[in-house]
Amino acid sequence: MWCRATIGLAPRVLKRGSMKVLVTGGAGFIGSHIVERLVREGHQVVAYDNLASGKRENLAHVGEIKGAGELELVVADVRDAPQLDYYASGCDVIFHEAAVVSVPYSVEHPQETHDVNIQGTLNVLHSAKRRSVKRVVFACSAAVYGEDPEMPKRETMRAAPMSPYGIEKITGEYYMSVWTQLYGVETVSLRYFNVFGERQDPASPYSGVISIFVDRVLKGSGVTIFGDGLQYRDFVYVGNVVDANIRAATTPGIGGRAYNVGCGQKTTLLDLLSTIERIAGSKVERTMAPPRAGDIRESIADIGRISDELGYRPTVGVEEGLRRLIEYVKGSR
Ligand code: UD2
Repeated sequence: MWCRATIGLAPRVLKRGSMKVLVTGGAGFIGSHIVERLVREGHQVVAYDNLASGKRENLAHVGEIKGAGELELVVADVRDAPQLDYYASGCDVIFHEAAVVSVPYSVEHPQETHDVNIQGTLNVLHSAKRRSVKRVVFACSAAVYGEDPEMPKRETMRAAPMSPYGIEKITGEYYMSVWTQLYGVETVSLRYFNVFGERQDPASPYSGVISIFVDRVLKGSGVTIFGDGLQYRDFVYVGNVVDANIRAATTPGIGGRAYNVGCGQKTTLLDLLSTIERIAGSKVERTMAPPRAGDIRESIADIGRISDELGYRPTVGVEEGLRRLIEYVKGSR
């Protein structure tokens, strides 16, 4: 896969293990998976993370990978432009994963999420231009689509965000494509649908629903369902998202493009909970609560564009991803 994917980049980054890469949010849930993959492939990686939600433990195992590349963890914030600029120097690619990722948190703290999610993204782009970084891959979100009832979501649809978070992500995406047009920085935005997998932290009420449900089912404590539970999402296992990122970083001729990253499969919250209960072999009590402010009701991706242009396939389906996650959580208790 790696060899196929690298053909588009300039000669000095063609060789396996020769890239210098910055991953913002590199100690976070998705960022740490990208870091792991890059280090396995022998690259020189800087994980740049303020550890607000990321954790050193998320990268602890990476140092033990045999015959791997190098990893440096830098504890710093994307709002710290000079620091970011220093670490962007000499990089071939930046994966920009650092963000405050919660929709309800953005509803409650819009100024803070604006600073991190918009100003932080602008800082990344500014450094990418200044330091001649070849490509920036941006973690965008399905939250940009909002409540338009048309399904599945296609990249050509008009953005209609319903939360500060959605506004921040579409703004970041606009900045990305404009940086390609104006300054020739090759940018690619990936509109993540609902990503789940190992190392997603269930501890906060703002955590992704799968991490919370798996945690509660394995502990035997109850879950809260906001709304009627019939809202659906396109849950996508993190390994597929890493694959999309590598393809986005290395496929030629896609500067300024945006792609959905999902499975193209819809799962209601009630079905999700039943599947987790079935795999885990235990049931939990459910409390129904009103829908959360800013929540979209339905979300499913059309993955035609990313399949056609990047050769992406969600090879790990939702049920297989849930099995892996449940095994992992059981094993780490
Ligand atoms: C997720 C991502 C967000 C964005 C978006 C794209 C996280 C934390 N958020 O937002 O960054 O990319 O997807 O669509 O990954 N729910 C419950 N009970 C709980 C927790 C959640 O019923 O204990 C509901 C929640 O009200 C919502 C659904 O589950 O209807 C999904 O919530 P989420 O926070 O996992 O994800 P979402 O779609 O808000």
